[in-house]
Amino acid sequence: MDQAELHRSGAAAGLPEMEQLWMPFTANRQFKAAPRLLVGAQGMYYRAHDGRQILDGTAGLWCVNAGHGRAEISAAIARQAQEMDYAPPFQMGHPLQFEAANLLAAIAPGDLKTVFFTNSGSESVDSALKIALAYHRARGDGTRTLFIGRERGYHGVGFGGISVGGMVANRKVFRGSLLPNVDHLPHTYSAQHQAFSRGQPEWGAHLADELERLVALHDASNIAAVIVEPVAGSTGVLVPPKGYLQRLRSICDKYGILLIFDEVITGYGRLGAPFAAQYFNVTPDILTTAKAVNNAAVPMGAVFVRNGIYDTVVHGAPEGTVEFFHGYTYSGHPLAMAAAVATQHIYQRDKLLTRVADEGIATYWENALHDLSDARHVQDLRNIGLIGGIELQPRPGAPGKRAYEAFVGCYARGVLVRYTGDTIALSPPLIIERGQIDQIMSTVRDVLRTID
Ligand code: PXG
Repeated sequence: MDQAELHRSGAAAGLPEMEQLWMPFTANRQFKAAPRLLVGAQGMYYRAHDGRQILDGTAGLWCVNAGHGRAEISAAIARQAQEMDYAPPFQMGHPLQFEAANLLAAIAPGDLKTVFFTNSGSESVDSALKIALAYHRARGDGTRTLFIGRERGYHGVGFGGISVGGMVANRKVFRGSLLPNVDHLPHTYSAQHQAFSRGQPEWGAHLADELERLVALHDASNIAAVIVEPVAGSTGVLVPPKGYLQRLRSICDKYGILLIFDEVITGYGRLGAPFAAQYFNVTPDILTTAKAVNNAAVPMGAVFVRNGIYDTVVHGAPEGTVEFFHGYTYSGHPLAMAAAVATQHIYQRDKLLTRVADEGIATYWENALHDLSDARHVQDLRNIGLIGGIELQPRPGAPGKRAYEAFVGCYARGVLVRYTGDTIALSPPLIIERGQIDQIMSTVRDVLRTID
């Protein structure tokens, strides 16, 4: 079918004209030839344009943690839009910003009680990197400018984020323009030592010692921060080995290096604690979030910072001057703040930030996922909290194809999953019931049986 015919058949099916939109992180031509459009959402389900109910196995994109269509959130946004649509965030404020920051500080780990608002995970990461540089400089330690990320890390798509990130596809085209002062730790995955681990693998804590090697190479006096996802999501659900994060923390402490946890997907209850920092009992110096901070109802991110970092930067500047030259037109946007306040009230009232631990959901999830060990094509299963990774054997000569076909097959059978490389990634809303977990897993099993 040529493009013109495609458009005619699309129009006949009530689909919009699609050529004008350049879709992000999408195989545009493939998508437009066989579109998947979502038009409604309630609770655990999307409604597709053809009227089918689709069970949401991904909480949108790791972000709708309280489930879809929360009336309190939409009402709060509508109220705020009528009351005051927008307020400038520089040298001006509005009460909801402070209310939202207070609610977030109340669930933050340790003394990370100061919050900086952004509009996305990528912006949170860029903000965190800049805060690290500003902090060291304010301390008179301005030679500390090197960042250490990790292979297979994902930290969004800003130039800062792709520089410290470790996904080759996101970097190769932009290779010549990445930040100059960056090095990387090795990733923590080993199929040989970890395949089919339940929760945290036993093997791999020693990989944190690679930080010692990088310190010896670059000298601590040049290193600003280490940034890692506590659980790497986008590159296929890589769960940290037991003891690994603790070891990173202690090496950072030894050398005065800041530790940044990128909790854009692990934040807000995904593991059964408010943040992965509390789940793993490791407190970073800076913690980046976005997505579920306001149930993804309005674009928003939040960076949590240790009080001492805020104090150092703010008191390091002369009184009456701007202390930190950074911020966004939409930092603390009133609609995002209204959604955040309403979302945090729901999380508290429904005890959602600890639900998957408290109600045994994570254990049920683990067992249901690992029941797939004899399903066709499966070469590894990984889980933690309410996250699951199903790694498939790649089809010879066609990496990624099998997982793509599994994704399409699941969607056809009414379940939304994500795939990255040859791994199916699962991260449903935290309100999921046991029967819905069964439905996701049995759909995946059935679909894997049907593909080559
Ligand atoms: N850090 C982490 C750890 C993320 O997972 C970002 C930063 C960037 O957030 P924004 O809001 O700028 O997109 C993310 C985003 C996937 C997938 O399929 C995950 C993300 C984005 C797109 C796809 O796993 N996470």
